[in-house]
This record gives sequence, structure tokens and C-alpha cells, in this order.
Amino acid sequence: MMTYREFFIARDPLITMLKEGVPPIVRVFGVPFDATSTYRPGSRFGANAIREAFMNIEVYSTMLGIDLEDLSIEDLGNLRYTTSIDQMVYSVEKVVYELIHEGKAFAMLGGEHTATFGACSAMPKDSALIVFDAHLDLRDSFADLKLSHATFLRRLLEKKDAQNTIIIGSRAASSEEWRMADKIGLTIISADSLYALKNPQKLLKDFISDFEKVYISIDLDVLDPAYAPAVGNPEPIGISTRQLLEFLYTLKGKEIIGFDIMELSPPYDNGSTACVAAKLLAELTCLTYLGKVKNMEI
Ligand SMILES: [Mn+2]
Repeated sequence: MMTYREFFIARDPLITMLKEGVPPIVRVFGVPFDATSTYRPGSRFGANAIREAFMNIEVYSTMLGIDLEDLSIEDLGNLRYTTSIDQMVYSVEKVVYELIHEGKAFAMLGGEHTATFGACSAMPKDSALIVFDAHLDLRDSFADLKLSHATFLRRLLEKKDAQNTIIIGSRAASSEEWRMADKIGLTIISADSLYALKNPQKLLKDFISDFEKVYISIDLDVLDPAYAPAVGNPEPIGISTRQLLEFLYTLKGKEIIGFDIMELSPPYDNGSTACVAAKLLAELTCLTYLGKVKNMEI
């Protein structure tokens, strides 16, 4: 018997789409961490803002023909609050490792992009890492920190093969970072090159054809500030929401181990950026479902 309190009280801001007896498509968790922010802090509030927006937008995907209202999503809540970057990265890595080994796809909501370092440290070696980001995050150190939102990809690629990684939408990095990317053989589809290409999505499609499993990391600053103004480090001349989605739709049928949506800074938002982030959460969850269906896990 359901009680009135269960029936009438919602556990805001948690996403309440868990259906009894239906295995969840993704497990959602938030990372309330922005301690290395150097410009516009606030992404520690990002996960809850994405949840609120998610519960207030339509989640039927007209492009994929899937209604998330028929499916199940489990919200695990947020990581315990810490200002220690080592503790945050450690917790993310442990949680992600556990979920992957239980065969459970996940959605991590940021929080600053450094959390992706923790998630990727737990990834299987044969998975592709697809990063959408205005920045390369390949600095050796930044603002006296070796591990931060501006250096995390360098730290990651010091221990992982760059051949598995593709970065899309990049347009903001130091000359040393561009050289570094070239040197280690990183595949980049820069924001500038996008406008000259007829079918840039094909480059991503070709890249992932060698991989069965993918992890997707979205730094919302990949979008032009016209689409997503409320991010920690906005950069002009970015891609549109539609362009980003078209890249994501090329992943249809791939097994998505997990994904993250990072760097939303709600204090700078009028609500529009949170809605974009929520839409990405919805579409990526649909894509995760399609990957599971194709691989007969559902
Ligand atoms: Mn970035």
C-alpha cells in the first residue's frame, strides 16, 4: 500500500522517474564540486539545476522516437560535499568503477570538468572517450594547481592512450596545448573546422567505428554562449545546440557506458542553459537505451 506521503510528496530536486520493476536506463549522480574554478564559480549547484530543468521539460525525443516517460531513471543523489580535489576525484572513480562493474550505465552531472578525470580513470581500456569542449584542458598546470578544470585531460592522457580520445568543438587553448595535442596524436574536430566541413558528423562516426563502447563528456562551454551562457569559462564562436545533438545522434546503436554534462554555473543562468543541459540528459539517456536494446541488454 502506498502512503499519502509517498503519493503526494516529491523528493525534489531528485529526478523521480524510477519505475518499480523496470530496470533503470541510467543511474544519475551529481558532483557538487567547483573548488578549482578560476573565473565564474557556481558549478557546484549545477547538478540540482539540471534536475529541476529536467523535471520541467518534455522528455519525448522527437528525433529518436522514444518517450522517457515510459522508461526508468534512477537518481542516486549527489556525492558528499568536499573541497578536496583528491577526495572528489577518488569518490567519482570509485562510484563509477562500481557502476561499470555492475553493468550499469550512468549519467554524471557537474560540477567542474575535473570530475571527468575521476570517471575516465575507471573506464575500460577498449572504450572511446568523446569530449565536447571549447578548451583542450591540456595545460601542465594552472593557477598553481597540477590537477584542475584546465589540466585534467593532460593528467588523464599521461596515463591513458590518446588514440582512444576525440575532442570536438575546441577553439580555446594556448599554443603549447595545440602543439601538445598534435604531438600525442589527439584527434580534434575544432570549432573552426566544423564550418568548413559538409558532414563533420562523419568524422566522429569513422572515429568510433573501431570501438564498441563509448563514454561521452560534455563541457557545456562547447556551445556558443548564445546557447549556453551560464558556464564557468564561456568562449565565443562555439557550436549550436543542434550541431551538438547531430554529433550525438551518430552514436545511435553504440553501447554508452556513461556520460557526463559539466560546468553549468546556475548563478549566471536565466534558466536557459540548465534547460539545454536537461535536454542533453534526456537525449543521451534515449541513446543509452537504444545502445542497450541493440546489444540486447534489455
Ligand atoms: Mn571547457
